Amino acid sequence: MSLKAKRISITKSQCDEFNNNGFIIINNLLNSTEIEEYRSLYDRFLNGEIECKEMRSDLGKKDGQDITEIENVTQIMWPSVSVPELFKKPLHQRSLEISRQLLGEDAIFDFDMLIYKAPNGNTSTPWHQDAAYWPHMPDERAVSAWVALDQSTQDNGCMYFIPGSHRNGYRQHQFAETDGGSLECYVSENEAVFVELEPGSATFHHGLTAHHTPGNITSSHRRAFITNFRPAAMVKLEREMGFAHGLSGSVEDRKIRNDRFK
Ligand SMILES: O=C(O)CCC(=O)C(=O)O
Repeated sequence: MSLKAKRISITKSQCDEFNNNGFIIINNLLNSTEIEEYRSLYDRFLNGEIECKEMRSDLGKKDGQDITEIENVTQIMWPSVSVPELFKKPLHQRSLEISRQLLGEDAIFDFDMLIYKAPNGNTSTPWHQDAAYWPHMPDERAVSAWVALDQSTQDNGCMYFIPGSHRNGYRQHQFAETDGGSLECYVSENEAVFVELEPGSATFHHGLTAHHTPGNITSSHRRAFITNFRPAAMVKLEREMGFAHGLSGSVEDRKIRNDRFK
């Protein structure tokens, strides 16, 4: 899958910051009209109007909890498969353009997802490196754009990062206490920084940067739209390994991932 990117420039100091800290903040990636469009699309996914079948799961499902009871943390993989026009729209286009400046011109789109924290859901996303969810790659360059469609705050689940953690390789992960499939790793929380964002703003983090989000304890939505980019050769390699972030058959993806934790 390839995307043609529109020009949006970031500064050298933003690239340096990404290389040093493992994440950067991009304010106003989307304007207010665009935010409204994405919110209404997002809500059509959430209310089932747009079909996403097995791509939807509860990332925060608690042991023994009936899946129909409540969704603690809604994860919808591959919204762009249901709505391919997304590729031509600003969120994907601008995120790709920024990712190319951060990683190099060989970066291409790998996958996208929605992660939603409902009002008062109060379920945190454990500390992890995204790369723990993927097969190990010989080229570890990867970036995720986490775009806030609502104001994101400490109280509703904004992103927390461990600055510089992407420079220390893979951390050991285990399955989190929930059985929703989340992985978690140990971090020193006193090293963490949090990033509150206005709607339409974003963080871009490296695949090895340790991060987490707390639960939503407010009465408002927390809607995040995430796109991921990596070198074209690594996307090709992933697909050759049968790994497509749940697309080519979640069973195979899960098997590759679980084999790493045996
Ligand atoms: O939105 C969240 O709760 C977690 C997001 C996340 O882990 C990611 O984008 O890599």
